[in-house]
Amino acid sequence: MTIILKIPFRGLKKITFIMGMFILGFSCKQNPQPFAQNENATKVIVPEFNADSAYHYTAMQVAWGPRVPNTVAHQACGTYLAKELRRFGAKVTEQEATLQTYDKQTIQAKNIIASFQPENKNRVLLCAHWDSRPFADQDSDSKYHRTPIDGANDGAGACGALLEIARQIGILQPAIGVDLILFDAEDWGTPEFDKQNYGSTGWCLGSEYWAKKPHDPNYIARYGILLDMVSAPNARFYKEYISVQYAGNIVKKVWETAQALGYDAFFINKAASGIEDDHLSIIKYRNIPCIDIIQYDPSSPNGFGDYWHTRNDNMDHVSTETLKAVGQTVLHVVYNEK
Ligand code: AHN
Ligand code: ZN
Repeated sequence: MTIILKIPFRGLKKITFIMGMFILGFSCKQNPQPFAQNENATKVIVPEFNADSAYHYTAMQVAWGPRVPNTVAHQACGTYLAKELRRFGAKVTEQEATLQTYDKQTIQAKNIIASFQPENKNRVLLCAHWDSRPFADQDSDSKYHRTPIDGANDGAGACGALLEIARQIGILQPAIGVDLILFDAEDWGTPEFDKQNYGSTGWCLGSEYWAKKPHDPNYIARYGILLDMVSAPNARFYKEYISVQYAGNIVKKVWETAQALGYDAFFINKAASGIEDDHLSIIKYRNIPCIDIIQYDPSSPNGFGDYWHTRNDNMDHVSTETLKAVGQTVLHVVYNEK
């Protein structure tokens, strides 16, 4: 280009420019440049994630009351979620499981699996937990410690985002098949007030069950993305340790996508410690690399923010901005798969 600028005649400038384009074009053909790939990538149509819609699906779940296994609200909400996913055109499997809590109580749980393009061999897995915690054991007032929580952020928000993603997939299919799994019984981990050692923590029972006994015995996906607590105002997502260890390339892809879309205020380029969450069994028993997009607040003592496992995890603190940042990022990643 500097050569072109030095030539005083307009006509010659034009010819040199055209020749330059020809040489550039020619060299592109022989050896594809990142430029050409980027141009292709921008041609993929990615739907607009509607955060109001995700908010609505979040509110609908919370309206049933706490979705604690063995309760009427849990049963009703499970029926609602499966029905919505069928309405969006997914093939839905309701995987029933009888599980044992940390203290050996028996619970009836249900993993809800929604598959789009079930015949497609190229798949990605998106997941979240749909149950809510039976204990507000982080509440400042101990009289609430045995009260079940609304779980607006811890549970409903992530499922709300996945329902909106499912609705979008129902309208316009991406190139790959997508499975959404709403895991049950994630949040029945040993409460903080119970100091007994039970030998197991009791978290993530539904995902462990599915990972050991998937709905399709040959189930495989390129990778998984777990959403957990993705709707709090001003949420920050750090690179969780287990995700980085077992699915570092997916973490990179998701965080770069978020930053390219302008969501760098949410997706922070920093590492955070590992969290026992639903992605762990997927990695361990299914050998599918899986990341966890999970809120992390380095300034809060428990790491998960003020509302976590308290009576305040309710609809007053659900943010459409946060839902949008996460939902749009995930849609971009999914629709750019070939
Ligand atoms: C632990 O606290 C060990 N895991 C948190 C998993 C979790 C609970 N996610 C939401 N609620
Ligand atoms: Zn929880």
